[in-house]
Amino acid sequence: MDSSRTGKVFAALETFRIELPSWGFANTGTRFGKFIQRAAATTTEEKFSDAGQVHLLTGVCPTVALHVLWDCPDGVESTEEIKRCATRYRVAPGSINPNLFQDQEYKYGSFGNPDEAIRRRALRHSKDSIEIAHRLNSRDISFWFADGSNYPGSANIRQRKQSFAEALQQAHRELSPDQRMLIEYKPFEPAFYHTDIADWGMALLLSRAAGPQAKVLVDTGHHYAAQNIEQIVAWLLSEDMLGGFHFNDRRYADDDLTMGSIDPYQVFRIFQEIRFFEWETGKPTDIAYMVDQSHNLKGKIEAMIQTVTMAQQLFAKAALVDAKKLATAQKNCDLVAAESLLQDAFATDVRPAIQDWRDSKGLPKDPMEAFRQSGYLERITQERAAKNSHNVSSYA
Ligand code: RM4
Ligand code: MN
Ligand code: MN
Repeated sequence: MDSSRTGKVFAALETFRIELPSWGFANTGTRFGKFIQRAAATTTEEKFSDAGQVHLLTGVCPTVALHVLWDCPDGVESTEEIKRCATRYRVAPGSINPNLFQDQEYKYGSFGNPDEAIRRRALRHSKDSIEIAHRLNSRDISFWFADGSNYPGSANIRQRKQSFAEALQQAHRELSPDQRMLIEYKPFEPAFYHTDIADWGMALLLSRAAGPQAKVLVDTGHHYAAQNIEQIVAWLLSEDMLGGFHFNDRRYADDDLTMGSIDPYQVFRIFQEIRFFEWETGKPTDIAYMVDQSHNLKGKIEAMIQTVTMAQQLFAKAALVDAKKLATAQKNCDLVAAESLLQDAFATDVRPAIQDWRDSKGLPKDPMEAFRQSGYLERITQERAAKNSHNVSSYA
């Protein structure tokens, strides 16, 4: 690779950061069962320790997303303990994810529930989550709702939409000026007939209704097969409504597989749209890149390192697309030239340049190898094996 292209890769990596999910280090499974890993994190402290390890070796994961129910069992009172973990393991709290789907009360929904008392309870939890974010200096409160219904005719779809708009508006009022509310969509699961926020259009309308600090979050696994995700990204960018991503890959549904494991070109095309927008408008984007994955079978930390490495590669490849040439080819309807610009960038082996960048930062050239040599996995396996021998029963 010539020096100008190496320079592009270096510049891209300089700004690229990706947030790790605390729940990605814990035992997870499917509705059919959970295979316990002896090294999986069993406490919030252990999740911070593991996330800290990934950051230590990659240098690009300074924050960890927290799920309130799983990581802040004492609500706002948990924040002191979290701050201690953050200092100790050198990774800061990132987005705060309210949990509005696991308590028994939410059987028929949270903000969409026909029972006003339950809607109020959901709002209280949202306000607590915003307070937790305040105390932890976290900017983003990231909402995902399981709300929906399983049978035609069983829910008042319009009324639920209205309840959502009102509750989100009220939650939005609690935000401080530097905070953001991210609203995630998902077409189905756990609801199998209708989901209250099923797609990006619904998330966009509700974000607009909530207030100016609300933006849409795109979880790459939350689309029907064959949906053109980069077009959604382009539209949200042009509306200034793209707040963040939950990255994961999928083959069938919300599979939460490792990013880029099934379709790396898809993620490349997303990054390419973002970079093209920045080039064309001259405006840097402000997008939270986050991982939302559950590695049920792979070793948690190795899978996370693999994810981060893949994310860097795909971002770096997108940085190699010559935006000016692309704009010209598009204008001239030179289809093959335009498409080739993407294909050639995607086909470029950026790994040596990424290794050189890591070296220039004093980071291990090969974080996976460094992890395997570090002895960390052996140590935590020993420390945690007994705790993991009894079945842990949360989702994450
Ligand atoms: C959902 C969604 C949320 C995540 C939960 C655990 O499918 O992706 O972002 O927090 O799973
Ligand atoms: Mn998600
Ligand atoms: Mn999901």
